[in-house]
Amino acid sequence: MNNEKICIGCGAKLQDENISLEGYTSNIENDICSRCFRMKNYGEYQIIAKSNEEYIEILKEVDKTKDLVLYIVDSLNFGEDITSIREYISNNIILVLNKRDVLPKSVKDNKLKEYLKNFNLDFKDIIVVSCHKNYNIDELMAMIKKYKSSRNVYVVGNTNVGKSSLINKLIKNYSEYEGELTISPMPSTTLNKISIKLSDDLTIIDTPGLVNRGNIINYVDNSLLKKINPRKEIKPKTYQIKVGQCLVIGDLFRIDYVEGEKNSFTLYVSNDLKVKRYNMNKCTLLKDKPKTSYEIGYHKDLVIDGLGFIKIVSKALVDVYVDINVNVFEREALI
Ligand SMILES: Nc1nc2c(ncn2[C@@H]2O[C@H](COP(=O)(O)OP(=O)(O)OP(=O)(O)O)[C@@H](O)[C@H]2O)c(=O)[nH]1
Ligand SMILES: [Mg+2]
Repeated sequence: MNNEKICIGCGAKLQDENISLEGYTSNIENDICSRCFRMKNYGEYQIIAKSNEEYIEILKEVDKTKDLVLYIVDSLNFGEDITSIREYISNNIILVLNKRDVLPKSVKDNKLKEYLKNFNLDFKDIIVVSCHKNYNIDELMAMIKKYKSSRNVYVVGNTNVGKSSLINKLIKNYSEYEGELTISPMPSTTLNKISIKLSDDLTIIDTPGLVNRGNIINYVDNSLLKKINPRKEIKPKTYQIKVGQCLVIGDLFRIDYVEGEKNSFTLYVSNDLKVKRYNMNKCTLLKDKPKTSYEIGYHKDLVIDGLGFIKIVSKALVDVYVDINVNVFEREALI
């Protein structure tokens, strides 16, 4: 039987006809689909590939509304492309830098905000939050009230940045609503728009994330995902490094120091990932992966999308070995 009821976890239309399609449930009376049930109760993940066309269609609808938008970005993983949201929507935007808890406490919020302002963002405001630590959520709520122009507020951003986690926090802190959105470390957890009425004058709308094909989480198996996604404050690892040495991060990423002065590489990646240093000519690890060379300027970060970043102090020529699809890019040093 098909009906109009949607899964309160992921937004898919509930159906009891095809087990391999989204929204399947054995009992149409249920509030959540089997996929959400298994994610919530057993931590079993089933990836559903979403096309970004659907995401863009949703953004086009958002654009028509002129409602306030919360644009969520992952602290560990952003570059200048955060401005690309403007290609799709002209709404008022609050930029929400989430997962603040994974960056070292010594980095001040103001420094992060100043850094973001260098991108010439055309946003109403910027706020740094952590859903896990319930950090700055009241401040975010105050901002929402200040800038919203209607009842509806949309939450958008790349997949896995914590959109649904943030809405769950808002539900918990400010509403009587009993349901909970499904969250997971996998990409494309939320499958369709979900409206949650927090109060008579505030409805918050979750959306599926844009799948960022350059993110390493698309290319590792489930068991590794938990290791890659840092759950605690990152303890940076600094290596005084010389030409001829290489660093290998968790069998996923390798960086060879090919040319430059004595240098310092500081790694900001999950504490659960092992990092090893080798003589690059004797090390064969990850040599089967494609190699890309980067000429790095002074005081830059090399960002490995989804994994973290390496702060490189002096000019350097490096060779990087990683899965071909993973986006690796340079930016001004964040820290
Ligand atoms: N460390 C940390 N992890 C977070 C935080 N917020 C969310 N996460 C984690 O990020 C992952 C993704 O969270 P979701 O809320 O499912 O992200 P989403 O943006 O809704 O993802 P999609 O629905 O796939 O687009 C989960 O593993 C969360 O536990 C945070 O404040 N700190
Ligand atoms: Mg979600």
